[in-house]
Amino acid sequence: NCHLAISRGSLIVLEGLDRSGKSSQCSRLVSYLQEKGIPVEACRFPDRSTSVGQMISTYLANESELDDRTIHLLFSANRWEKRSLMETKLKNGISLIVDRYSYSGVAFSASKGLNIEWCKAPEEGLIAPDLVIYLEIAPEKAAERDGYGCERYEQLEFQRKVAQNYNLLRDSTWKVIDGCLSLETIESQVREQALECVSVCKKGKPLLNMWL
Ligand code: FDM
Ligand code: MG
Repeated sequence: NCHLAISRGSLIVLEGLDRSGKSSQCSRLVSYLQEKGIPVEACRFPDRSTSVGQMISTYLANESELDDRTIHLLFSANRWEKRSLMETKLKNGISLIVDRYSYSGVAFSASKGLNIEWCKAPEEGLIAPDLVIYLEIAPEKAAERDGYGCERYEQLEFQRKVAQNYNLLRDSTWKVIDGCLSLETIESQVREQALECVSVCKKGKPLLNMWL
């Protein structure tokens, strides 16, 4: 019989402190892959377009108060509500470039003193990324960048704790890039990692679930 298997897309996540440059690198990477003819879409968490996302956005703007565990679970729910759509896209050959994912979920909430294993538990069963690009920047450097300090978590002391918690989460899917390099240098390193990842997934690397 004539069975044409579509090779799956890659789940590529960018992580880092606030103002580490993730969002710019995500959009540059998406354009680059598009130019190369690779089917790709951008997404980000929190996804503020859903009703859960709006609750999160209001909280981040300091316009509402929520218990630490409650907001943690909302961030997680915001990924769960996208899970099946993400799986469908990946299985249809579309790569996803994601600005923040479960690592943000755990690193930020654990910085408030919540137990790290408790924080990881609701992420279990989400799709595991094929590649996590971590843009490493000293919290002090990030704090000097434009636009810092607008939202709830953009405070130096807090970001120092987040950086420590990110360190505890590093695993074999992580590639760490120095976030203080020029935009262009970072961009080319991101491209190289992403292309490698896309080709490995195309060759049939299985899609797995969190937590790895
Ligand atoms: N954040 C983001 C969390 O605390 N948990 C999460 O699960 C996610 C995805 O939300 F300070 C925090 C990280 C950041 C804030 O994110 C808003 P963006 O990327 O700046 O919109
Ligand atoms: Mg931010």
